[in-house]
Amino acid sequence: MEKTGNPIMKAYSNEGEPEMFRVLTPDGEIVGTIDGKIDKSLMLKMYESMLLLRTFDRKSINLQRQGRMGTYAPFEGQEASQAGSALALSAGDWMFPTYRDHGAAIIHGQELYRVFLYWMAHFEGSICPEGKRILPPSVPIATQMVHAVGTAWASKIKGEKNVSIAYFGDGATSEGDFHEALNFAGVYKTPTIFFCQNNGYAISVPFEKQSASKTISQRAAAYDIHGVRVDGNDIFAVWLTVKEAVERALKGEGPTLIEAITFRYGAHTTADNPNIYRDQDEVSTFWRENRDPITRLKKYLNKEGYWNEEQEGMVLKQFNELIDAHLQKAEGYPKSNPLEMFKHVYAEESWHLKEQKQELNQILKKGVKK
Ligand SMILES: Cc1ncc(C[n+]2csc(CCOP(=O)(O)OP(=O)(O)O)c2C)c(N)n1
Repeated sequence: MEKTGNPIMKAYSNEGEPEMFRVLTPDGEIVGTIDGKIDKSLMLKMYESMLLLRTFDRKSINLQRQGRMGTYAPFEGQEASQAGSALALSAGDWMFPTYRDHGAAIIHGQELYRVFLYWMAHFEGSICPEGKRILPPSVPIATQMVHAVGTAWASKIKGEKNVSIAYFGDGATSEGDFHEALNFAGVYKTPTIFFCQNNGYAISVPFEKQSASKTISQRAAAYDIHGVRVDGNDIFAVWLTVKEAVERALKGEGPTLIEAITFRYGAHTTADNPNIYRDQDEVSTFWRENRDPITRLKKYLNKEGYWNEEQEGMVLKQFNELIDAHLQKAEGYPKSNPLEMFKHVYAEESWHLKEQKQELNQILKKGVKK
């Protein structure tokens, strides 16, 4: 396959490209206003959240490589989008993540061991955690967007003061569910936040080959809803954008479509080889070295004297211990039984699932070739 280069790099060039809301430059300089809305303690929370997520993500890839976890979808590079958006929510807000958004889910209160369980193929990894409004990760692309409109509409009818946020990628915007969700949300002015992480690729398909729209946020106009394009590697800008979307929704002003420009450094999943469709120099030089979300905030915090290497070392040690404790808990679960997957589809087992279950049972009895 011919490498197309990195279409999303154009978003960062200032030559005639559509505008993007940014507060913190890749050099760690404040160029926009944060209006006193982001104080030092929130900045440190943002930084530590991103560090936790990156540590968790890297550990997960290693676990998959060691055969201790199944296929895994990494999100390294997208930490500012995920942590920044989740930190702008309240505990009562509904979250609808995809398979790549466990970072956002963790920041919204999902426990680490449950995320491990999900990737270890335990059904317990797909249960909504008690008292928290975090739905299981959606693997069918864009379906969760419609669900997020449903819960938001219900909240509105009940007079509850909370929003629903749907996470999705650029690829999801070519699905019918994207249109249906935005259309319905626009008509009924539901308190829904459509949070798109435009990381430039739907597996191997670059955004410019997928859509003739220059941006995703411009599509908001078609539904007469609010649309914003934001630098998804600038956690200040992401947080401010989502916060404003929450405020608009709670005031009854309806949904917002947010396009966060970001990049995944790694593979689509651990079963994919991105070297085939992406230029790795661009990944490492353009993104990792020069536009990393964590380095960018660290530069700012260092300049302000809010953060130093000693603190970083201590926090990383705590995070590693925390992650290891959750891993131990997850690995302590009995091995998952593949036959259990049939239990959780319908309240009553349908005839075709019964047949499939019997077939699988026979295969399992014969033994699976390793
Ligand atoms: C309805 C549906 N069609 C196709 C797929 C196969 N598929 C899995 S991931 C993916 C690409 C999604 O890309 P994007 O929405 O940009 O999200 P990203 O993976 O970049 O986070 C596709 C097509 C699927 N899971 N569901």
